[in-house]
Amino acid sequence: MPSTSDQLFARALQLIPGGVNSPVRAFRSVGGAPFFVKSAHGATLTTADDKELIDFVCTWGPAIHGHNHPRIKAAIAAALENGTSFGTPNPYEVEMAELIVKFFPSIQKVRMCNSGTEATMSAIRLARGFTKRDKIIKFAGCYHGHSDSLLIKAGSGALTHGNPDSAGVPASFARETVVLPYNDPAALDAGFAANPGQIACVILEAYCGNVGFIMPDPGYLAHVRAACTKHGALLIFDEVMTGFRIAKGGVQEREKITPDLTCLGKIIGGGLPVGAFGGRADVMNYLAPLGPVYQAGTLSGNPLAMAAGIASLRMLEELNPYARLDTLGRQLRDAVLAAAKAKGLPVQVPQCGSMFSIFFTPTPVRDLPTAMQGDAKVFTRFFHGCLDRGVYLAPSAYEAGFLSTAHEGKAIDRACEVFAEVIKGL
Ligand code: KE4
Repeated sequence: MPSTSDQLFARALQLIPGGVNSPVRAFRSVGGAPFFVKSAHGATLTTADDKELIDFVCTWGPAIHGHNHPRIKAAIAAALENGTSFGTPNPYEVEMAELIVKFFPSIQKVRMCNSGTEATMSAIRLARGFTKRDKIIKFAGCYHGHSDSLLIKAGSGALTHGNPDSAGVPASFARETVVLPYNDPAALDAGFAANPGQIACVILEAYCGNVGFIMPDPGYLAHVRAACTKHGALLIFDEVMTGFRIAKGGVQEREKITPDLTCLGKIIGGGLPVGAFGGRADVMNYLAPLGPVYQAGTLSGNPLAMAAGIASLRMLEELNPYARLDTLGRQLRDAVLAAAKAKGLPVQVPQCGSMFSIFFTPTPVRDLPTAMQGDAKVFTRFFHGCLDRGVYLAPSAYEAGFLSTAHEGKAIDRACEVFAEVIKGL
């Protein structure tokens, strides 16, 4: 008799901290026990309890073509015929690098790694090595993975579990990270003025996806770009989540801003472990084996992950699904807004293409403080109401929602019905 989610969770709790391998999966902020998934296809997850869920997490971003897409499966199977890992350069890495450089004109050279955390951690080390400066600027609520220098006022699971400043990060490390409010040009100018000649880089999620979904005010990104240039700091766009999702060339294509370095992940691995960072060749050439900044990885450029990512990117190139994904996002947004209006319930539904989030607040959400004004109790009731009806949203108010091309038709229509039904009953 196959194990149920409850039976699996009971076993997991004995051996894995919190019963999960990543904190946000634990449902701690929404309550209840997490379900276990045994398979996923298209827009649907099938749980260990044989319950089918329409999935708006999309494994936190990678599944832009839906889960278990036949073309990605076939690409992995073909690569698998030749082995799983060589620890040497392989042809897939070159094709992946050529695709990334083609989609992102700001990226002249790129290095593959195995997670978004590795990508951002390596990018800030490279910026420090290149500029010979130690301090970095990040923004409250932005999440860039769990490396020490970046787990300061971080979003995502850190914020969800109320520890944006993780224990275990030495104060000496934290002192090198200047945290500023997002969407506040004056605060950025003041941050640079207070640390003259000391800022190696500014790293930001140009569109934030780890404090809910928040977009920059008009002109903000241009201000950040100009300030970095003025003060000799490198501008790093963390596009681990938005790269290939907001547009083929990410936020930087849509906003026409050129960062000095870009971090990527998620979609470029087609669901397998991956990360990448790249940008100006003069900066990237500081990386070993050419330069003095060390960075490495046993499975970096792994043939299976590269094959899966190449298939995913090739489909984006052929299908160019961004207008379709934005139509789906607008359908979802409009359904939630209409239901909330009929109910007299204040709600914000920021959305761009296939990224969105739902904040139960009358105040437009533009930074961490306004995101935290969302009514967490209402969000929890909404989350469970949807889950009970077969729709799975991220189990935290501080995450973005994701759509895939597989949501078109039945899945999005059913989900919009559920959103309306649940909001009516709140
Ligand atoms: P990973 O190390 O989890 O591959 O990537 C870290 C990362 C870096 N930058 C951005 C903008 C990210 O969104 C992420 C990871 N995103 C979270 C979702 N909010 C991953 C989910 C999780 O932590 O379980």
